[in-house]
Amino acid sequence: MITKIVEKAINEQIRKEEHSSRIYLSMASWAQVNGFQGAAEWLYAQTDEERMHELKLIHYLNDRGGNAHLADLEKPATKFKSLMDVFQQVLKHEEYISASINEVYAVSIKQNDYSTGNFLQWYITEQTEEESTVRTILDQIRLAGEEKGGLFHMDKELAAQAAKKRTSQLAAATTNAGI
Ligand code: OFO
Repeated sequence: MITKIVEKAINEQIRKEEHSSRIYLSMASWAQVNGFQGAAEWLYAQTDEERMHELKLIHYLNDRGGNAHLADLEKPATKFKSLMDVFQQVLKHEEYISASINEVYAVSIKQNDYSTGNFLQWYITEQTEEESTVRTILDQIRLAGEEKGGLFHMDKELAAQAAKKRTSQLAAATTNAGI
């Protein structure tokens, strides 16, 4: 059985993961209509990944005898200055999510809920990877910006990364390891 305090913290994280999914969906739509097809594919794939993060939390909470709830979500931004702007916002958001996961972890340990702490280790590792990936993308966009056609190649690189994301999402869904 999970304590009410841990249940509340996980429900709040569920809201944040769902919100992340919507934020990236809005960015994906912007990228698609602004000619960044590869970035759009990357962001659409990220949207699905965030939904998987949300589902994983919902299943965990309900399996432990808690009750997962969905909450109201704010409208995500729809306008961006540039591809750089989009990925700067992605990084800022991921840093916020990392801090939030750490907070849920701290709450669970304070409540002597080591099962939840153990479960959250997956998210802690995932956040480190997500932040690192986005920092690399930002470095590449910076470099691409300095040469002609650079952004075109960067967009192709993002398409390749999106294809890899889709392959691992499919593998996770097939083995049911992701949820
Ligand atoms: Fe769920 O990892 Fe991004 O936000």
